[in-house]
Amino acid sequence: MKHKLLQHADIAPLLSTELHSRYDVHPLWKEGDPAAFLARHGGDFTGYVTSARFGVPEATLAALPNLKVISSFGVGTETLPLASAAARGIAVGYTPDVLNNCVADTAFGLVMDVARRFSAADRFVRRGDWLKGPYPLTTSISGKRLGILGLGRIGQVVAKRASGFDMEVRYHNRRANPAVSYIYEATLESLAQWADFLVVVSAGGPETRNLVSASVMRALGPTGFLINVSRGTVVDENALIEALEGGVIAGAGLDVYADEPRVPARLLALEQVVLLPHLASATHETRQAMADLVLENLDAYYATGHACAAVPGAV
Ligand code: 8YV
Repeated sequence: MKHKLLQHADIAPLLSTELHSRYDVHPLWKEGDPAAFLARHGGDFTGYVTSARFGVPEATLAALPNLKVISSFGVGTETLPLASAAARGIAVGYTPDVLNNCVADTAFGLVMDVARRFSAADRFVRRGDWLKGPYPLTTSISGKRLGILGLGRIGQVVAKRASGFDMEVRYHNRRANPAVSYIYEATLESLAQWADFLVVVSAGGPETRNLVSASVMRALGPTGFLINVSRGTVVDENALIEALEGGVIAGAGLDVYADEPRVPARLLALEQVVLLPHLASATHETRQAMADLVLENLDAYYATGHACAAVPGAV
């Protein structure tokens, strides 16, 4: 008999076929009244499939008395009910590492785009403005200073990309990482003060909320650029908009926002901002690898009692 799983949302078409062939999967998102469904059938399910975007609401977890494993599509864990799951001995798997390259590539693409203004230049050509005169000069990136907020697995790949452009790299984390040779800046302000490009790759959640504040942007200064590929919550979005509008910083490259998929109109109006629709991990290759790991975590749990890529601290 197949194990019964509840699926939170239509996460990735890549995942669907295999998931359905191996498990008895029920699509919760198709229920008109999910709470009523959970009240009647919550006890039937031992597994839950979700994504970093949707997580598992505490109320849903409470309505699943026999849940044993959560498998999440994504590396972010701030939407997962980790404490409640640990208290109940529920295993939690996620998809770290397989997306490092694509997220770092996106961060680096944004570094290039904000400085060299490729997206804005593309609009310039399409508008026919080239016929009226040359495009204004932009900022070079080779040899510049790149500060990384969150030198974790993805941050280290960003640093590697930067070395190919002869950039100097420094970082700020909660603690210095003795395993790396990059210079550690003890405060985010001092990192921003030093950097030409401040790249945010830290985790989301309450501990990092609004870490990139108005004063960090003042430290980054009028020739500095902010790049964010982690979570919109890490940057004080209103302070960022004010900093951009007032020329406090030179520009920003964003893949993530405070209230996705809604992007504030004031950001849309700014030419010095590159706006991406949270696409950092969204390549065929990486999304396939993430889907595979979601399945591997489930298979490993049902075979051994442990997810193969378990969230640190989870069962
Ligand atoms: C995905 C992400 O967009 O891994 C993450 O935490 O934010 C992205 O890779 C997300 O998992 C899809 O919900």
